[in-house]
Amino acid sequence: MQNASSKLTARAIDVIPGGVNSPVRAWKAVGGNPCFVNRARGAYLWDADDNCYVDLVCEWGPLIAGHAHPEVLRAVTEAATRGLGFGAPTAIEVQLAEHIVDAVPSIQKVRLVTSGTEATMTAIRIARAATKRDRIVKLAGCYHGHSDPLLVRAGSGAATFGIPDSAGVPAEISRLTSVAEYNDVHAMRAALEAGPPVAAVILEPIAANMGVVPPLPGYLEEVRRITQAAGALLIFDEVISGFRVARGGAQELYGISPDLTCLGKIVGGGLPVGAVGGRGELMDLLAPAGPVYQAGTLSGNPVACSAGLATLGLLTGEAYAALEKTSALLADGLRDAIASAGVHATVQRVGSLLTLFFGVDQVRNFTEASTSDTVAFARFFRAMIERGVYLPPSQFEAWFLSLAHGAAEVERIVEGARAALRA
Ligand code: KE4
Repeated sequence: MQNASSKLTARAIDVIPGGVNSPVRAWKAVGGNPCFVNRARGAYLWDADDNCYVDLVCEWGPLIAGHAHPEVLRAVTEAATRGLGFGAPTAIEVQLAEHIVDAVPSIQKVRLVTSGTEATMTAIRIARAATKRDRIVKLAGCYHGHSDPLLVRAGSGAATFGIPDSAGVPAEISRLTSVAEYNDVHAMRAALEAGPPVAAVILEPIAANMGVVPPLPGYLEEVRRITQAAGALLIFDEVISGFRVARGGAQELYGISPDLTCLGKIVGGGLPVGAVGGRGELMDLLAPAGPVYQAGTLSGNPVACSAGLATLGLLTGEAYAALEKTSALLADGLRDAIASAGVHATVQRVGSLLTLFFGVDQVRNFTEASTSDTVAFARFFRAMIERGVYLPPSQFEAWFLSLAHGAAEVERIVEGARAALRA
C-alpha cells in the first residue's frame, strides 16, 4: 500500500525537478522515499502519514529554538497582520540589523538578503570591488551556496585553478577560484601564491558541509595572518555557525576577526533571511551608498525579520549553556553506542553541531571525509528513520540540535542508535 509520502513523491516528480526544491531533500545519498513533512513542534516533526520523528535537521539549522516556538509564531503573526511586506524600509529590519551588529564582533554594518547564497555571492562581489582583484580562494568540502564563483572544485595539477562543480558554470568563471584543502596552511599559502593577487579567501570557520570538521588549533589564526599579509580579505561564511556555536558565532568562539561575515539560517528563524556584514567602509561599497550593485524584492522582509529577531531574542547565555549540555550528552551517548556495538565510527562535534562518521577515526579535511563509509551511513539513516529519528539524509551534513531537545530526546536518539548500530 503506497503511503502518503510516496504518493506525494509521485505527484512532486511530475511537476518539480527531482520532486524537491533542494537536492539534499530527495534522499539520493541514503535511498528510499523521502518523508513529506506535514507539521512540526519543538524537537519533533510528523510526516504525511502522521509518523512522528525526533528531528536532527531543524530545517538545516535555522530552528535553533525548536519548531513552531510560540514566541516566534506570535512575532510572525503580529507582523503578518500588519502586511506581508512593502518593498519599503521598515523598523523591524533596523532592529534585526542592530541586533546582528551588537552580537557579531566584526560587523559594523549589515545588508539583509533572503538566502545564504545571496550573502556569500554579495561578499565575493564586495571583496572584488574593494581589492580590485578577481581571484578568490575557497576550500574543498566547504559549501557556500550555489552562485557560479562558488560552485567550483579543485582542478588537477599544481595550478590549483578551479573547475566547475556543476553543469552550466563557465570554465572562465571557475578559473578565477582556486581550491585548497581545509585545515592545511601550506595549501592555503600555495593557493594564494599560485596566480594573480587574491581578492578574498572564503571559508566556513567550522566546516559543516563535509560533516562537522572543526578547525585545527591555530589554523584560523594562520589563515587570518596570511590573508592579511597577502592583502586578501577574509570572508567567514557563518551561515551555519552564526548564532549557532555562540551569540557571536565562530569568530567569537575562536577570537578571529574576519573582514566580511555571511549569515543565514538562524537569523531568519526559519523564514528566508540571509545577511552579509563587515566593517563600515567595506559595506558602504554597496548601492546605494557605493558602486557595488546588490538588490532584492524580499530583502529584509518584515515578517521574515520578525521570525529572526524573535529567535535571536531567545538565544541567551542560559540557552547556549543548555544547548551545550544536551549536545555533549548526545555525543557521549552516541560514542558509547558505537563502542558497545564495536562499529568503526567517530563523532565530531562543535557546540550543537555534530556528525557521526562511519569507517574513519577522525576527519580533518575533505580528503579524509571522502574516505568515510557512506553505505554504512545510508543503512544507519534508514534504521534510525524506522526508529523515529530523523537524521540529515547524507554523511556529509551536520546534525542540528535545538533548545527543544532535552534528556528525553537524547535518550530516544541514543536508544535508536544502539539498536541501529547493532542491526
Ligand atoms: P542557502 O542559500 O541554502 O540559504 O545557504 C547556502 C549556504 C551557505 N553557506 C553555508 C555554510 C551553508 O551550509 C549553506 C546551505 N547549507 C545547506 C545544508 N548544508 C542547506 C540545505 C540545502 O541545500 O537544502
